[in-house]
Amino acid sequence: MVQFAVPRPRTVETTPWSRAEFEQQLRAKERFYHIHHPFHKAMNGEGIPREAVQGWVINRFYYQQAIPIKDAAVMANCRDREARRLWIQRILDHDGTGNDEGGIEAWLALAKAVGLEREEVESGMHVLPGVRFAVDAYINFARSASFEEAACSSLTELFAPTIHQKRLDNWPEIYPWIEPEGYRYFRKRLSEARRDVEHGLNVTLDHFRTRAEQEYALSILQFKLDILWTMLDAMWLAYIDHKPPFHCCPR
Ligand code: AHQ
Repeated sequence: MVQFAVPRPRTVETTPWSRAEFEQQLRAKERFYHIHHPFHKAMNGEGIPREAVQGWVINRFYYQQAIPIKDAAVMANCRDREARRLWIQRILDHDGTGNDEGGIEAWLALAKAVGLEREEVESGMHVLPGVRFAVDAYINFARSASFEEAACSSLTELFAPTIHQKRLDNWPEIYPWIEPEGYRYFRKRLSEARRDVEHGLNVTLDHFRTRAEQEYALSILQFKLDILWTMLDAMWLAYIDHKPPFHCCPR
């Protein structure tokens, strides 16, 4: 499927990587993960001001709300019933089911824990333009990508448990003012991300077989890494450098 969002690298090599080598190439992309972005390094290190934490929670809520919409688009392009039976769990994890209120509700508990009003967060009025465009690019990619391309793009979660654990380990000391109830989401994702990645990695390793396809898979993963990085670029300008005139930032 033609993807304008994702460049197709010009492949010189023709020998495909082994399954283990291909997985290693995917995992080596960790060096571009947003855990290394200055915003996250400051957030998980020396700390950032309360307003910057609140801005991050508000803007990331736009991303969290998008995940089940993205995953519904992924499923719409999936013709494999067994794969859909696994993938649907991602939607339930976020929207909730039965007694489990889900990740979106848990993120709103994080918003409350950092001193935000629910209605303000849900209004989306404070979402930064750069965050909105990056998140919308992810949804639009999933709508037009093949199931396997979209599964590959979700593999940034190979690296997610580390960042969730870092928050759980460091934030209570860095941000004693955040109510502990807010950390429920990060704990929830530790196991969910590991389960999701197991399926997404197998789909990717099984599907992209030639060297050109394997290198295209790396390009898809880089596209999603760039989405996460770009979101933080916008947040750094707004909440650390205080560079309005973002319409949603106080002048
Ligand atoms: O909370 C996150 C989440 O539910 C997901 C779904 C997954 C996807 O389908 O792309 N990616 C993802 C991520 C979540 N949290 C991010 C964070 O830093 O808290 C990390 C992000 C990811 O690694 O892609």
